[in-house]
Amino acid sequence: MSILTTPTMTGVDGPSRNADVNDWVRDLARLTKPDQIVWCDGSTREWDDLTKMMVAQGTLIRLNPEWRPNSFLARSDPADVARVEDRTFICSERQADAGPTNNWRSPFAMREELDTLFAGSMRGRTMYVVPFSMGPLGGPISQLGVQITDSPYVVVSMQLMTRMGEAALDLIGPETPWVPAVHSVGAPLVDDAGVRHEDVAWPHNPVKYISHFPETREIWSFGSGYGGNALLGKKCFALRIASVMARDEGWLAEHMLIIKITSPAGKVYHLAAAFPSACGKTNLAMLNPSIPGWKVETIGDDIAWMRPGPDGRLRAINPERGFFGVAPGTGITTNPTAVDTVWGNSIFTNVALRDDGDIWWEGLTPTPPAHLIDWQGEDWTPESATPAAHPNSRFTVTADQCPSIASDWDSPEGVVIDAILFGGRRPSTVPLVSQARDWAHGVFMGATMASETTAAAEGAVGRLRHDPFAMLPFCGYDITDYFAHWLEIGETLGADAPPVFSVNWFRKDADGRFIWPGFSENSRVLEWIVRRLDGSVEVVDTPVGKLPRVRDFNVEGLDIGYEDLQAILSVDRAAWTREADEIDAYFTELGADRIPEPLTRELRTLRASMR
Ligand code: OXD
Ligand code: MN
Repeated sequence: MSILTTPTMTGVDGPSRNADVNDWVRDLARLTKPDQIVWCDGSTREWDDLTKMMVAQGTLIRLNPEWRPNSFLARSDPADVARVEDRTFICSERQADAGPTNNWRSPFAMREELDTLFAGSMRGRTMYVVPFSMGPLGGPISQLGVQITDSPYVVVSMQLMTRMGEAALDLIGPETPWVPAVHSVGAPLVDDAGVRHEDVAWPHNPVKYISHFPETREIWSFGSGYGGNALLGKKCFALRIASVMARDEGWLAEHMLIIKITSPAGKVYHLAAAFPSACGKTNLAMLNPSIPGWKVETIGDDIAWMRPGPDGRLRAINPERGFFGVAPGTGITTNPTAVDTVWGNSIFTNVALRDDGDIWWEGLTPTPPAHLIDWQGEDWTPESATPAAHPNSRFTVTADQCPSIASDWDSPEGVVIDAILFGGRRPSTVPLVSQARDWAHGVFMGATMASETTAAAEGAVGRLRHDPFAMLPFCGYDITDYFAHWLEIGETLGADAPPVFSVNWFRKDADGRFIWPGFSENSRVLEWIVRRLDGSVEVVDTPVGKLPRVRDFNVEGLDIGYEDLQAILSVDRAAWTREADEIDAYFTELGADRIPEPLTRELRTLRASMR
């Protein structure tokens, strides 16, 4: 049962064994002035009560239970549809500690501003207290947090995305560290004059702040109810705050999926892989191999926490409990496993509604239904000029519903990582796969990850958006210190450091067509990586890494010409000369004197070998 306390309770009145938690809740209630406080227990009953309440209020639409049992559609305000990177702040005491890639505000100035914004921000609403664990409850790599929110949509989403409720609260003992995370949609129902207003389906505030205080490990989020802005366990805690904890404590908090691969011989491997947002991470996490005898199972689709284990090897957990996946492009041909995962017990946000009470989005099926209600609640037909689902529409569902979930996905000790992959979206230059010479070269591969944003003019590369380690919007401190931290972890791991690979599914030919088919055929790249781990294939040593010999690459049954394969498995010297210039310019932008020496050495070696 949820526990109800009043906004005027004293610290000892709260249900937490940790007096700081009770005091913090009481102080926030005094500041935000909710009508009541509900301590969430994470039960099915709570889910049921809140979803029923939101259906009655118009925040959720219950989907036809024949097609999609216990599932709901939410439509957000069109002005609150995605993470707001320009409103995301790292409030470290020294600006230099936020580094060149983060928005910085002084913690004192930010606290003042937030104090004003949060004052009375929950008037007329319920304040929910959401205790949660990132990672399996009580696990040695897991961390605890408490989120306060005035959004019931956030509460039910946190039920799906984290281990939330009574069990997490019980784990927070008097001395247990926990991360405070404060969230308000910033839309009080009672104004300063005491007049009560009608609620809207998706309350939010045009003023938005997603603020992180790395020194005190706190999160304060105001004004948005959407995704990573509001489900504070995900990007805010598991990446931005956790990356700072990881730096201080000698581990890694990464924007990486984790998969388990079983070879035809029955040998098991675990891989962690970083890709920038919108590069098909969920598809790789749920890959259905095209090559016979191979099995890929899912451990996580977005975040990995990795620590050197007692045996000296790197161990990883997925700190999340569920998937918050991008819906468009997830379809019965591209990712049937994800489609099966959301069979029920799911929340869909900003997708289209079918006339039969089920959902649809672009790419779910090859042919769109003849009529839909689009994500803004308007009639839609295939002739409509706008998409039926918002491009950033999402499904939220627990990982244990995924048919490809691995049996060890929630192992508290984590799984041993056998290889790390870095992938960008590069129509040119970067080969389909290559292995780093050593850890420092692997860190260089991570630090120089990028996506090409515009189509290449004849012979020229497109504009690059650098996204080091896919952490650009998620690193809670100076990214150049983060590079140094990766190098230090390599020293700790020594000979046990997993090999590092660069992958790129996105090479295009001169006509702009993708050369590599991608999706389930990416299993051929995984096969080559596994054969490298076993030492059963030779490589071609090149200045950009160890490349496959074309004859070793398994293309049986694949319609790809030798020349095309050769092109994506070789070094284009002219392109790599330009790449070295690009990297040089990027390192200068980050602060040439801040880049750790092993990485500038890698760049010098690359340049010298292209002469
Ligand atoms: C995500 C992202 O939503 O990376 O996972 O943007
Ligand atoms: Mn992500």
